[in-house]
Amino acid sequence: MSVNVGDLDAIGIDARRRIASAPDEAALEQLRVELLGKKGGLTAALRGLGRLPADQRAAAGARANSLKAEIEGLLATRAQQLQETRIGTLADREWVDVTFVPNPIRRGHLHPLTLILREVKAIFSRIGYDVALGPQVEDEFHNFEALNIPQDHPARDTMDSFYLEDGKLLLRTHTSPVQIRYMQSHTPPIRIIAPGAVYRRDATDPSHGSQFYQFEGLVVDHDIRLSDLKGTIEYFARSLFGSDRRIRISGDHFPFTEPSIGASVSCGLCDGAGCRSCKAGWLEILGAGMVHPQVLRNGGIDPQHFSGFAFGAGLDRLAMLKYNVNDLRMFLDKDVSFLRQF
Ligand code: 2NL
Repeated sequence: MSVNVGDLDAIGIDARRRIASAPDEAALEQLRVELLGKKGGLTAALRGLGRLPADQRAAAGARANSLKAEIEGLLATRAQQLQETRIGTLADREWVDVTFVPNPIRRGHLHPLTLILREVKAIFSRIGYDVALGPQVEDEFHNFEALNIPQDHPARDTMDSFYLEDGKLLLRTHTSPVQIRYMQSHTPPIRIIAPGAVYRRDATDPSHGSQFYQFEGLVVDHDIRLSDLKGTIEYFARSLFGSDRRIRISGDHFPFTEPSIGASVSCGLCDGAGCRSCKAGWLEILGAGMVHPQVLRNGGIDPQHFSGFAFGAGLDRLAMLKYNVNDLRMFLDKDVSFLRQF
């Protein structure tokens, strides 16, 4: 292959144009291999020098070498340019704002009634109570008869309870049937709480929900007395509402306890004197009493040998008192801005 000055001129023109327009460093590197590598036109020209007539060889050799040096220089300069461009745009595209504070992730939390229930369970578990659960669909024996609630008692009116279509089964109106079942399947000593949903029809107030949460407690053993019940209520109320609270016992009536009592805690703001928050100074927290002998018998326990106390409270009511919420429905509505406060 022979080389003439025209070939070298053409190689030079082509190389200058292509180096100047190489878009990035990878394309430039490919171009370098093409221009200066073994298969390139310049290499072929240099190789062909030997076959030129002696009088032309020196001049052509000098031209080819200077073109090679020029191309190497252009490649190096363009490589430098492309690198600077790359680093410059990198700083625009990949910057990090070290002052950026992301929105905090909003964590979920437990419903206030769940918080109260957990606290109640923890309080009673510390003094040895187990948790007992039972069906929400009950028969009349466990929900009523075993609890001394006779056929003609107003609580059995269909206006107050939800009966299933068969007219025999109903949604439990309290968790007492859980405790009846527990007595039937266990022997004393018994110490349980029975928390859960209960259902009542409330014809007088259409905005009122018909599902509530309550818990009841039952203790049966030898020589259980009213003073044991009073001490238990005092321990419970102080654990839930604070150690400075006093408790007050008043008379009440339930068909399943004899005697029956109501328990109140002193208002945390006025300590029983009466204020705008509590009005009368005392807040009723639960109903209770000594288990009626006939109810023990209905649970398969001999009242000659054993005695017991029982109590019951609405979880929503306790939550209202603890969190100072004045409308029970707030806990059952799905108003997130209300629920988020707990
Ligand atoms: C209240 C009052 C009460 C009971 C529930 C009970 C259960 C058995 C035997 C005797 Cl198996 N008593 N439960 C006793 C007194 C009061 O509830 O205001 N509840 C929301």
